[in-house]
Amino acid sequence: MNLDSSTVMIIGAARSGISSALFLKDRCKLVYLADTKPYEALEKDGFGISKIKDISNIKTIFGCQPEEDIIKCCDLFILSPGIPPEAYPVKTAKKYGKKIMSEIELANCFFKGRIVAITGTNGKTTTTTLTGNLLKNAGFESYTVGNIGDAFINCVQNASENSVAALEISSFQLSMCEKMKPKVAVITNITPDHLDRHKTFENYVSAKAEIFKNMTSDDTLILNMDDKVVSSLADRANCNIKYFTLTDNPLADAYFKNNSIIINLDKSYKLIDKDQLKLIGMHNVANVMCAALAALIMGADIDSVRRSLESFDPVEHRVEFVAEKNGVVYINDSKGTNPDASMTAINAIERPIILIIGGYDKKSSFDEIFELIIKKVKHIVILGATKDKIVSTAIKHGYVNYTVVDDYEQAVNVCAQKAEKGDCVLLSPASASWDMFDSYETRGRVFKELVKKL
Ligand code: UMA
Repeated sequence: MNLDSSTVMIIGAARSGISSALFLKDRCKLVYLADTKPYEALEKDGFGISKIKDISNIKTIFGCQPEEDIIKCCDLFILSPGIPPEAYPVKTAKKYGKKIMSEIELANCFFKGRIVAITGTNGKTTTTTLTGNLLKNAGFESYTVGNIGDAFINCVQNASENSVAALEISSFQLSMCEKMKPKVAVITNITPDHLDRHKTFENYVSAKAEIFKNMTSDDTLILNMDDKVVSSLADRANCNIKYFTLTDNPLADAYFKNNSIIINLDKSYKLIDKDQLKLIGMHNVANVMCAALAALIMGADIDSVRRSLESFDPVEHRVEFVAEKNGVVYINDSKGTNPDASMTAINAIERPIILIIGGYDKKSSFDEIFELIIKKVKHIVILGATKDKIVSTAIKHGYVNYTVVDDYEQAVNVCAQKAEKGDCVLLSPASASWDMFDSYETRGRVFKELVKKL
C-alpha cells in the first residue's frame, strides 16, 4: 500500500488513533488526527496524545468535528473502533465516496507476518494472552495485540515475515475489515452483546463471521462445538474447521475427559489435567483448548505448550484474586462487561457471593443472570447507568437482597459490611464501564485500591 501522495484523516485520538498517526506520519503527505474531545481531555485519558505534538505533517482537529471542506480534501479515513458508523465524519466521508478503513485493516495492509485472530463475546482476552504466550515460549516472534489494549498497528514496524500476531479482535473492529486473512481464527462463543451499536443479534453474529470471510483451505477456523450459534457458522466458511468442546466427545479436535484436556489433531493425546492449570473455572478450560489448538496448528511443540499452560497466571480484571480480608475473598472481574461474562464468573466461584453489578447500558437483558443470582448470590450491590434496569429486573424475579449505591467507595463498604467469613465479594458488573470510567481497566483498578484500603 503506497500512501506517499495521500492525505489521511484519522478519526478518534485514543489508543488506535494516536498509534495510527505515529505510524503514518512518515508514510503519507499529510495526516489529520480528529477527535471530538479537547486536547486536555485527551491528555487526561492517558493514551499518549503528547507524542503527536510538534510533528510537522500531523494536523490536529480537537474539540469539534472536522469541517466538510477538509473531509473533502482527504483521500483515506482511518476509524478507531469506538467510532459509530453514523458519526458525522464517517457519514460525510461516505457521501463523497472516500475510502474508509479500520486501524486493524491499516495494520493488516502493512503487517508482513501471519495472524492468529481471536474473537467471541467472552474469553477472547484470556485466549489471546494465552495464545501469544504459548507461541512466544515455543520460539515464535509473537506479538499480542488488538482489542486487548495494544493497537495492532504498534507491532507492524518491527514485524517480519516470521512474526505472528496473536490478535484479539472485537465485533467493532471486524465490521470494518476488508482484506484480513488470518492463518488461524478462533471464535470462542457468541451471546448478545453490543446491541446498542449493532442493533440486532444477527448483525452482531455477522460482524463476528467477518473474521473468516477471506480464509481459504490453507487456513484453519477453530469453533466452539457447544455453542450452536458458533458451530452453525461452519456452513459459511471455506477453510479447515477444528472444534473444541467441554464434553467427552472424541469427534472434536479438543475435548474434556476425566478432568483432562485431550487433543485430537494428527494423533490423540492428553494435553493437561484441569488441576494443573492456575486458571479457575470450566470457561478457562475452553480458553485453554482454543489457545492450545491455535498454537499447535501454528507449529508449536507439545512439550512447550504443556509447560507454558502450567505456569500461566490469570489475566488482570478477569476473575482476578485481589485480597482476602477477615476470611472474605475479593475478586476483580471488571472485564465482566456483559451478563454472559458475569454469569461465567459467578459460575467459576464456589463460595457464597456478594456481587457488585451495574454500569454503562449496552441494552442487554438481565433476566437470565437473575436466574443464576437467585441460586448463587447472597446479596447484590447495584450502581451505574443500568441500576434502574437491574432493580426492576430484581423485583420482577422476586429478588429482594439488594442495595443501590452511588459510587464504588460505597459499593465496597456495603460489601464489606454484608460479607461473612467464607464469602466472596465479586466485582462483575455485567455492563461496560463507560458511564463512570474511561475503561474497564480503570474500574478494576479503582475497585482493587478500595479493597486494599479496607
Ligand atoms: N470519538 C470521536 N467521535 C465519536 C466517538 C468517539 O472523536 O463520534 C473519540 C473519543 O472522544 C475518544 C476516541 O474516539 O477519544 C476513542 O476511540 P476508541 O473508543 O476506539 O478508543 P481506543 O483507545 O482507540 O480503543 C480501541 C478499543 N475500544 C473500543 O472498541 C471501544 C479498545 O478496546 C482497544 O484496546 C484499542 O482500540 C486497540 O485496539 C477496548 C474495549 O473496551 C478495550 N473494547 C470493547 C470490548 O472489549 O467490549 C469492544
